[in-house]
Amino acid sequence: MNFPRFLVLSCLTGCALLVGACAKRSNVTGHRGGPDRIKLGFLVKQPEEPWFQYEWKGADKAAAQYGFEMIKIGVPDGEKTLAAIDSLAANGAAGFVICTPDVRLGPAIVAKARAAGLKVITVDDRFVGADGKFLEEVPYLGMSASKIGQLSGATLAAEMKHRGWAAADTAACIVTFEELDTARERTDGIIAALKASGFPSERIFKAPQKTTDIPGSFDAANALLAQKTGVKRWLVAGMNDTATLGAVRATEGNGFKAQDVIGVGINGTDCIDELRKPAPTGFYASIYASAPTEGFRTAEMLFLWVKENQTPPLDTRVDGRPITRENFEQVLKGEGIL
Ligand code: FCA
Repeated sequence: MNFPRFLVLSCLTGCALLVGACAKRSNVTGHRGGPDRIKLGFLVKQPEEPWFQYEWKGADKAAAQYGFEMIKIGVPDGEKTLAAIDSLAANGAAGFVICTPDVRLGPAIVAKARAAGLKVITVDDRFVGADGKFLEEVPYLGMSASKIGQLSGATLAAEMKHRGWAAADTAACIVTFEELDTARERTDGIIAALKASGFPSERIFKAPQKTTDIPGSFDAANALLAQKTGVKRWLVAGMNDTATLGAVRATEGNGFKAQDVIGVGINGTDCIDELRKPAPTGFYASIYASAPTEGFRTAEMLFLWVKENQTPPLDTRVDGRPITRENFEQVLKGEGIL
């Protein structure tokens, strides 16, 4: 997808330069890829996660619609983030959207962007200052984290009721990553909804993940499962699909059958292969929040800020809705994902 687009752009740039040279160095302004075309960056912490790939897809759509150039860069750590900002500045970009690899880098990112005259919008993970408070002056768009977490918890409770499980045989494994606010708000929401459904709080266990990938959640859940012997059935959830997938794999490794596990993820983008498996697994549902919409809207906001000086709203939230094996094809087709 990126490669042909890159080829087209390179070709257009090459043609523009050739035309310019033939016209005795006449100005190439106005050509696609010419010097006056607005360039914007879109930096994400985990480019390997489908969530972020779909966010980029949405941003590409905004670029095509408004005619700006989108420079997409994966920034897995602080060093790469600061280097990416330098590279954007050197390439004449006017600003960037970022999901930072570490929210505490916020003040350094803002300082570097300001020094280079770049505008910044944050997506998904909100910058935090040295005092632990959000940098509220930086425009942010992200999930309605508590609400989406509550929806995940309510989905677990409803399916448990549907299967007729007794609470005395069941426990909940909630994979947490509490150093990230959006993650903590989601898992707190899951736990609150489980308790509100009447699920006993002493049977809800947190499994803190060290890294936000499948091995990280697998290890966290495995450690919990090893401690909690005597549980017959598990409810499993976390801050995103990856967290739940790792924990579901851990239940399988510990001998639990698919029908004895209810796993609910969040994102709805990273569980497509799982929901497509011919036989159901313990991964029952996800709360879909539109990554393409988040990418499109943040890129659009940044473009309008740069081009027309329209200041973006400081805090925009996106809601979610449950998807299961029954409806995911239909929902994701409607979203342009499938
Ligand atoms: C965080 C998570 C992503 C996604 C996003 C909305 O950045 O790491 O998987 O859930 O929030």
